[in-house]
Amino acid sequence: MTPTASLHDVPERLAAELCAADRWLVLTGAGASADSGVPTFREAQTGLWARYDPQQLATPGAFVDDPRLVWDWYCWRRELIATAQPNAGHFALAEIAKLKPELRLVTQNVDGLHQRAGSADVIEFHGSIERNRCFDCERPAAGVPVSSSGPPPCPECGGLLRPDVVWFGEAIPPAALEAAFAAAAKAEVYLSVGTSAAVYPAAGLAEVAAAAGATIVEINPTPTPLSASADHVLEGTAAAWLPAIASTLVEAVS
Ligand code: BV8
Ligand code: ZN
Repeated sequence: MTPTASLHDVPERLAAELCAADRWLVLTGAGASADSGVPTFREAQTGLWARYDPQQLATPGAFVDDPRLVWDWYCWRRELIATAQPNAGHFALAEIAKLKPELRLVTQNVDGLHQRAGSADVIEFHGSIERNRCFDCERPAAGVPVSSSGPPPCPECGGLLRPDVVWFGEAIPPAALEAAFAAAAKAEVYLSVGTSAAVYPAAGLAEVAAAAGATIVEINPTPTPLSASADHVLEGTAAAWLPAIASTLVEAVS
């Protein structure tokens, strides 16, 4: 008697394509961390931050206008991330990468949870909240005691420190941009996980991968602008579907 299909059985045609493909490009967004309790950009900010729009706060202009407000928003997010743990989706991606050594993982998230789950080679497309740099001289500012009231001064030039993330209107770090688009241009599978596919240039990776003939797969509980053109849409959470994909690959090689 065949075991009853679970809610998250990878469809057969997709399973075959995933097993056959070596070059995967995986793009994760805030939804990949949602199961770790880290709020996504789309959810209303909780509590103190309910009245602010992240797309307004994550900008150089907001920092210039009110450095303390923006700095304290990141302090709030840092504290939240410090108590978060990687979820089953993060761990499954680290497992999949062991079976698919040519896999490239590009994340829009700044929370470092992929690395904490064991993913070694993560392309941080939008930087990292775990690092600071100087808003003025751009130097990294490692080990500076991060106060909770307003940005500390840069030890080099006295300017204001800021989180080492990419704000709206800022360029993607060139090395990350180049590596991500190079991987997309030769991808056989493009897996979009937990992203609203609305922010560019990250969202443009899918178009490059599709033009290269990649199978486009989306994991998301709700439709996005990518859903209509995707070859496969796995409706549901990253924490459910990524382990299902990992076990499909493991079964195929065992
Ligand atoms: C650039 C880091 C040019 C910071 C982020 C006008 C002026 C200036 C620029 C623009 C403009 N108009 C358009 C642009 C371009 C702009 C852009 O795309 N804007 C959008 C809004 C239209 N892009 C930029 O500005 C980029 N830079 O263009 O520079 C340039 C070039 C050269 C020189 C100078 C300049 C930079 C964009 C990067 C912004 N930084 N983050 C921080 O974290 O604080 S963006 C941030 O939001 C995320 O990183 C992500 O990229 C983006 C969207 O968030 P998502 O990750 O997708 O999450 P979201 O909340 O949106 O959705 C969550 C999804 O998960 C949902 O679909 C949900 O259904 C799903 N989900 C929920 N639960 C689960 C789940 N999925 C799975 N499992 C679950 N459990
Ligand atoms: Zn400085």
